[in-house]
Amino acid sequence: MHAFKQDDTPQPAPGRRNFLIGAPACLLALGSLSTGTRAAGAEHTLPPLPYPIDALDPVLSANTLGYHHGKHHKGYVDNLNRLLAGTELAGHPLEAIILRTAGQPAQAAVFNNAAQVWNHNFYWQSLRPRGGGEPPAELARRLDEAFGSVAACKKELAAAAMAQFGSGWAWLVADGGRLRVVRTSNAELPLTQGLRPLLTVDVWEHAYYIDYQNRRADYANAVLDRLINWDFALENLHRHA
Ligand code: MN3
Repeated sequence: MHAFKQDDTPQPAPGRRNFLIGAPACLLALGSLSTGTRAAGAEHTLPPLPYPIDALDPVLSANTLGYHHGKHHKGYVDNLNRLLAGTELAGHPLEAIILRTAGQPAQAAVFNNAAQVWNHNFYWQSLRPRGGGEPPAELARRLDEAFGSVAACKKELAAAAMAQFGSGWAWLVADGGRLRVVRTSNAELPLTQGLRPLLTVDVWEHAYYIDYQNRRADYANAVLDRLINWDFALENLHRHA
């Protein structure tokens, strides 16, 4: 139970994971979760998973989601709130904090934790139970134009997941009107490069080590074949059009 714990997030008490079970049905509405996490009290909050904690099993186990969401993701939220307390960035929306701190070495801790909160909010929505399969026709057409086929897009996403040395993310993005696959290191994200994310695959070891150990390719292919949420990608394409 140690190999995957590589980002040194704080470890809350075990009971804290219980609230994940039985997320309200309203949260199942795809795309209804904001990628900003500012609560009324100005602190950033951990959004519940948009599906029950065991809903991605057996591709991703409840154990993986319990650690990944309840400890890693929560750890970034808690770190961010602690770092922002009493600063002039406190109370600002998440994306604004990310864009204000990107590329500034003195703000690296704030950027890393804010970006990881955003990335994980986006990752959970990029997956869904019984996902994968054929994208909606409009997205399939766009993927055909950009990559030649849906299969070629998935192959490029899997290759990006494998090519990322160490921790990071593989993304489908809109670059202006063109769809592309990009990868980022650690907490980096396409927003800071003017690219609009459509979906992402987390390739930090904590995303897959419990279920796949060192087999990152098996994890990436299983996610792309069986969990990826093409509807969410299309919603994002429309949102940013
Ligand atoms: Mn992660």
